[in-house]
Amino acid sequence: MCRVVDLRQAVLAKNDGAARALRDGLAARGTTVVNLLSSPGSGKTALLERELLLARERSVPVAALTADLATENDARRLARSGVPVKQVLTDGLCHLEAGMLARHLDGWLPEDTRLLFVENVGNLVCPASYDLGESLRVVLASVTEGEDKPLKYPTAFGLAQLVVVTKTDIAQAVAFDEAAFRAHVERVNPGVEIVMTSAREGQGLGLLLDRALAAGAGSGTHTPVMARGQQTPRHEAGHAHGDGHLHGHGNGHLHGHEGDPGSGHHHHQHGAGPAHTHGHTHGRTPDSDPGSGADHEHQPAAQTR
Ligand SMILES: Nc1nc2c(ncn2[C@@H]2O[C@H](COP(=O)(O)OP(=O)(O)OP(=O)(O)O)[C@@H](O)[C@H]2O)c(=O)[nH]1
Ligand SMILES: [Mg+2]
Repeated sequence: MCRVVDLRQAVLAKNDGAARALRDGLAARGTTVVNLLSSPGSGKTALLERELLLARERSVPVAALTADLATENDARRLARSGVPVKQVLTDGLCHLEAGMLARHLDGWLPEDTRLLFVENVGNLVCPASYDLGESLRVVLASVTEGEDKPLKYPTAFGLAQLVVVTKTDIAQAVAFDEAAFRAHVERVNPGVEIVMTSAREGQGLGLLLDRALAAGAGSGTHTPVMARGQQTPRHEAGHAHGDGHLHGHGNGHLHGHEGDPGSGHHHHQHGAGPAHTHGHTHGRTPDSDPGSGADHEHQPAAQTR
């Protein structure tokens, strides 16, 4: 088991190194990465479609890369906005990794890109552990998913710097309890901003773009209390062990298991209330080297920049 934990830790440490290099390299040329995570169908592409159009209207140079196991549907939808869009097919891998992203950006990402939106593979488990060199990590949750999801997926929600609720136009029909959702987010990620949006009706439109620009300017980005699995805990109460375990001390307990049968990952995490994390990560061999993955570019109908 220890060997397996070590291996997973090594993969994540390698990813963190690649993510740091990517973040530094992109920052040097003025590009900010926004990493969008959610379960399948939460509305990542729908919201992005609107935000990309808005960016184009405001003459903000943006680009989008979207990752899926199969189909180029999302890239086709996003390309309608007229901004540069690329589809990455992950060939069975349930998340993007930093090195993989760097390879896909190489030679494609326009030099003057100010914001790069990355739509991660739709799931709340494995993408949560992989830093993509982003300056803003966004987790989306639609009103139809249930208010308890922040508690069930504490890593995804705990590490987000912005929480976006989607499909508010149908909130009433599904009796979405906003107060309960907010309380659950607050438990795993105290202080993180939660915004309400509807890609269909336009509520909250522009917020994602504004927060992304602010993150690029280095202002107002929330720092989650929870530490990323293999990184030095951000919170002073936590301390990291070489065995891949994170421990912290505080009040209240929360236990969660996250597994993704498709990925070969088993992620076991114990987290605690706001002031505190106590996390263990166990895993089988991570599905790392993702290979190159297929790579498709979608040229906008009209080049805007
Ligand atoms: N009512 C309503 N439906 C929405 C909204 N946004 C998205 N949808 C619908 O939700 C479904 C999924 O939306 P997508 O944008 O494809 O979701 P996604 O998160 O990109 O999905 P994956 O890429 O497969 O993970 C589609 O049928 C959308 O039309 C919204 O604001 N309101
Ligand atoms: Mg999508």
